[in-house]
Amino acid sequence: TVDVVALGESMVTFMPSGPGRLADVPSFERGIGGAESNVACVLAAAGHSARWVSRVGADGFGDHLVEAIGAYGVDVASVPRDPARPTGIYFRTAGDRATGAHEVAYYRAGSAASAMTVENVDLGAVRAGRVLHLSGITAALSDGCLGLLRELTAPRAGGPLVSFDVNHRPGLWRDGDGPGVLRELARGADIVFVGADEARQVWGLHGARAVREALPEPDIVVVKQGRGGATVLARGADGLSEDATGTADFVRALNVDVVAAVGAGDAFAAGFLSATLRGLPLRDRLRHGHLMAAAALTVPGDLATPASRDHADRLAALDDDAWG
Ligand code: KDG
Repeated sequence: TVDVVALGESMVTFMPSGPGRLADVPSFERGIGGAESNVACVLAAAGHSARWVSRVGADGFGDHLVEAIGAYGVDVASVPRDPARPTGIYFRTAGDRATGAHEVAYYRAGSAASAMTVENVDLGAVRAGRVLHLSGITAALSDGCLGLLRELTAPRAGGPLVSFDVNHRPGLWRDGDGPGVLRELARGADIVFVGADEARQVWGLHGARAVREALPEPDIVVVKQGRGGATVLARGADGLSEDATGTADFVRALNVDVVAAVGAGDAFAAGFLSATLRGLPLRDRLRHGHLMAAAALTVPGDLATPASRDHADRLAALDDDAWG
């Protein structure tokens, strides 16, 4: 079995050559984006076997995504080409350094990945890992994608541990369904990642305890407070380790100079999942999340070169003084 399978749309990303509004930026540099494949890439770089499941167009952007994600060591054999639909792309601005506010222009409506359904995705390949990572982005892409996420988060004996990052993208939800759908999907997962700001915006929930009360079913709920840190609330053994015994823990984030926040949440999830796969204690899972996030925060694109597993282990093992 593969350690982790991540399912979702990836896009060729165009990052601005300089600061400014979308209306003014003269040129863009190509990168790759996609929350779920970002998680797979970071996990592969951390020494795990990872598979990305999606669909891309039969075009050059689809070729680039498959090649670039494959180059991270991610298994891309479950990413068929759709000759009738294009690969999604998107443009972003650098955003305000203080607030992180930025513009995003998606060209992904009708994309190959948005046409994923329960029928055209290989569910055997999707469920073949120890962990299946999903995100709320997919739910917003189309009715077929939402049906797929509902199927993958439905109660089921055996199968992978389901990890769900809420990833609310306001620009993708056309109607008022987002909050209810995202809550329903999160409640079907085993591990949930959500930002404290995000929980406030989407659900009107303030603080980690309130989030936990709204999501009682998952074994683990991680609430990320941005630069503040992250709180984990765990009910019991999560099937991968013996030591998650109904506890809560908080670890402060590393204090880094942020270049771009894009990809940091994905890197955090990957670090947390890596430590979870290895059965590490909750505190170390948060530390590995922060370490991977710090790497992503300090580069302009979605993906940094993360610390090797040995290096991350040494950093995570520093004493409480170093972690603040
Ligand atoms: O988490 C980073 C993603 O937001 C980015 O890569 C693009 O997946 C993306 C999306 O749909 O916003």
